[in-house]
Amino acid sequence: MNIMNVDYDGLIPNNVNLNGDPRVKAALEKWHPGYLDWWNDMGPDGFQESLVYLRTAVSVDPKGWAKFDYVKMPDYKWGILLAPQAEERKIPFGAHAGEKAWQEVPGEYRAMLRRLIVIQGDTEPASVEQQRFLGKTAPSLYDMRNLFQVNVEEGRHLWAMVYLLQKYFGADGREEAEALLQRRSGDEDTPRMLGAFNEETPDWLSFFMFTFFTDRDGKMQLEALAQSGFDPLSRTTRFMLTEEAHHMFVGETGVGRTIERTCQEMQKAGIEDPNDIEAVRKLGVIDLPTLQKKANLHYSLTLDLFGNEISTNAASAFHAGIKGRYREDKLDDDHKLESSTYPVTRLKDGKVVVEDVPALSALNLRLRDDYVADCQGGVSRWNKVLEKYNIKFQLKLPHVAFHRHIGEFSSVEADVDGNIVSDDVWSKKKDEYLPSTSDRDFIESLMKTEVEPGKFASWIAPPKVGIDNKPGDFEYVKIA
Ligand code: BYC
Repeated sequence: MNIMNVDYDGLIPNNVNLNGDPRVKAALEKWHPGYLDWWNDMGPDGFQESLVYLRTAVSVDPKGWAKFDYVKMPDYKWGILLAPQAEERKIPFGAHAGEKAWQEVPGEYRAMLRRLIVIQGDTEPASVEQQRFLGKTAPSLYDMRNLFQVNVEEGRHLWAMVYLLQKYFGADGREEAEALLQRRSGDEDTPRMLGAFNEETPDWLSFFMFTFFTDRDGKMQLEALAQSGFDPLSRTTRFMLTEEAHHMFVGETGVGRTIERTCQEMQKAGIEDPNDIEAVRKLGVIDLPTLQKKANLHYSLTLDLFGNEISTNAASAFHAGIKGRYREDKLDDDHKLESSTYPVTRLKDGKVVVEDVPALSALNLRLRDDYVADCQGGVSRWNKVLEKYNIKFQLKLPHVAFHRHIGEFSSVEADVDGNIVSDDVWSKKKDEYLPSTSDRDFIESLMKTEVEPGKFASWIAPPKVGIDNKPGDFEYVKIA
């Protein structure tokens, strides 16, 4: 079978020759009904019978893998898709740098690999659970379709990790695959594994912020795993990255269109002061200070996903050749990091200081720094919209010490500029930095669904172009 083309004949579309691997095929077919039950219980609420204009992969060739068509979500072709195997690929970093990439799990790294795959896998269904009710308040059919596209692809990313567990980890892999369907976002007894994936995504601005900030953590983590010496993990994550790009597009343009609408309405009404929140809200749009608070929230929650700045887990994974740095193959150094250092922003005696530490121990932070730079690019593009309308307001990323629950700053409170503040000051100022109950109520009041083709809710501007170049009034979802 040509690795580029997807075999759609069986129950599980794939480009890994499942037919030639009856044990894994049977294991996945056994897992499939449980997955569908999970999707029906926890996937988009109320839209399972609707026809959605979705994209599916028909080949993993970067030029031609996307095919668009109407499909009911439960009939979406979830499948196992790996990027093509690079010939003679070598392990790019760590103690085994330069050796042939592993096609099987190296025994000594089995537990470490399994843990990383399970954590990655756990985030995928979690996000679908978090976004479950958003279809009902979609600001347009275009946005609704994008939400569902993101959701089915997160479902596919779960399949991607489950394939690795079933194929390479025997009985414990099967158990982990089952457990991925049992945990639930926000559940008291069986929560998802990482903090941000147990938070709510209560409204569409949160959804856009989540796909901008949190899916971008997905991108960074997948990039780091794509460097893995364990070749099947590298190939799986490389293909996932092609889908991830669309999710971040949804986030960046979603927030961008929200800003655009706010600016348009402010200009029309002649409001120059962006801090005149009451006047701006009367226009039925989201004021910029509230937008900034939402960004503060999602950014800080996402920073926690990088783990501790200084981490022996991360050092071991790098040394083992299992998880690399962002674009490891493009970096020009020894790829072993045995003698270099890296500057870490830390808390020392109650003060924020920068300290050089062994680079191997600071890999979580290094990935986070690459993430922050990537976020900054998007924020600058948002600010260009504000400049275009001549509005005197700039969005900015808060300091990394702000509102943290993991790592160096988890034991203190800091303001958005990184000043450490007392608990007392924090509780007085918190609502200036993070969405308050009344901010949330206001945003909720705007979340009225708009399902007429080509129409958009008051608070968001239409996109510049349609999906698959469809016209503005295209019926992206035929609601059943
Ligand atoms: N919440 O040594 P440390 C995505 C735990 S998003 C709870 O710093 P490490 C997506 C940690 O597990 C990308 N616990 O850990 C986006 C450890 O516990 P144990 C998901 C946390 O391993 C949107 C202990 O603290 N993929 O794809 O260096 C939609 C010590 O910490 C947290 C990955 O994350 C937390 N935030 O770093 C859909 C890649 N942070 O084991 C999808 C795989 C840390 O000692 N994961 N802990 O009990 C990893 O690479 C790493 O496990 C982490 C943590 C970066 C998450």
